[in-house]
Amino acid sequence: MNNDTIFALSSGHGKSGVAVIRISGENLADFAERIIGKFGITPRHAYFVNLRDDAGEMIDQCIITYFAAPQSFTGTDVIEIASHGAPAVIEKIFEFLSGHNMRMATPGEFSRRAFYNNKMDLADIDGLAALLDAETDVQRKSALSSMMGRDSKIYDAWRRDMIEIAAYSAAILDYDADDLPQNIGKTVREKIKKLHGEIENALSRYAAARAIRSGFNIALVGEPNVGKSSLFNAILGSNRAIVSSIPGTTRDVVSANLDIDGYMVNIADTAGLRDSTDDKIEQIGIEKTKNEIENADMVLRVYAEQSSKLKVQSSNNEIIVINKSDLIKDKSNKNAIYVSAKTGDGLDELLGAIRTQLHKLTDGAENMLVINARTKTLLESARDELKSATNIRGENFDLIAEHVRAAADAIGKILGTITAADVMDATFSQLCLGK
Ligand SMILES: Nc1nc2c(ncn2[C@@H]2O[C@H](COP(=O)(O)OP(=O)(O)OP(=O)(O)O)[C@@H](O)[C@H]2O)c(=O)[nH]1
Ligand SMILES: [Mg+2]
Repeated sequence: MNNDTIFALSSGHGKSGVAVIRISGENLADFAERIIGKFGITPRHAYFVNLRDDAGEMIDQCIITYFAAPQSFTGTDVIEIASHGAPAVIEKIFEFLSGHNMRMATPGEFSRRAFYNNKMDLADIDGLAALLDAETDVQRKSALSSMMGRDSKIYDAWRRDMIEIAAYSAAILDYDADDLPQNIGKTVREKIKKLHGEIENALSRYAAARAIRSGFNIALVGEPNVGKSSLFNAILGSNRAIVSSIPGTTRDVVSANLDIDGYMVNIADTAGLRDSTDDKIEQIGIEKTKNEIENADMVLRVYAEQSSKLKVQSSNNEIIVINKSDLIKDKSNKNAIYVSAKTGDGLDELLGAIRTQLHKLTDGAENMLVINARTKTLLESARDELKSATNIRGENFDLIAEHVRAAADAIGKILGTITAADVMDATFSQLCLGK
């Protein structure tokens, strides 16, 4: 890591009431006193300042706060300048700072310093990245606890257990049986199994965790003309998709985001599914629909009163919807939800069913580890090493120790306790400038 003095805009880009420019470096007290215009400044105290450039010309009225190391976000000295959020002001401050032997930070460079100064581990930084991306309340909560160390605690406990198990396994070979606790071999095996189960369980919630982070995919599918596009528009409350009485109207996938109970939902209207069509474009649309079903976390299978094949049994992540209820007399199918996109009847019930399904899919997942592509690979590798350890029969405790140690290393990489350049780059590059 370098000791350069770096700066960046930490608040959002574009016109805003206030912009926050953050500076990190060594021995910034003198510079802070120079710009605040006062000797003996108090750290973590907000000063109202007429900020002037080196020629004495005023740049802006600002609030300036100085944070003395190590009590700062990065663990280095930090100065935060809160100026007016005009692009011209920000530009002028950047120019002024550049003239003082400072340079623009690279993306994620502030967090990188926080990591090196032991302010955050990599799991916390993954949480921070997720928090900066959060668009809904559930995403916010989940990411916040991850950033505040919930995930690190879990990983850390796993890793300690693994290191202890590996040490015990090695001891079995090195010491006389009389000097060791009774049944130590059995205890070791049981502990490995338990850890394996815990990691497997965390991984099985990956789909839910991913969905919380990037949104749940819901696909509206069914035969042509059953009213999928009409329902899509009714759910969104806006005329997004084309509706017509001609079967095969929708050809491309039309999708939109909405927030249901704090969950980010991506809902997709698809081309009607039918077995035979001569229309080349419709055929491509049908292929796209099949793709959409595969990627969906939840499928709304839509029928209409005149649908040819009505399926009664719904599968796990499927909701059966019978549309055009305004034209139906017999509404006796207990497995289906009757709606009318035309009158709005039953829409509340349908949204209720989607909500219930969302809660079922995510049951407790907001309290689970924030798993991203990086942590997933490492968790899988830890799980596989533990599995290999449980498969070893007999007295091969040296081999068992080796696998458990490898599992501990994988978890260490999640935290950054064990560093690998590629892991680090992947972690910090997900952050934007100024973080
Ligand atoms: N009476 C009645 N008509 C409806 C209802 N929903 C849709 N329709 C009509 O059914 C026809 C087909 O509607 P769409 O929404 O285009 O159907 P779709 O399933 O998207 O059709 P494709 O895109 O061709 O697969 C249109 O004429 C709609 O006005 C409803 O609840 N009641
Ligand atoms: Mg349609």
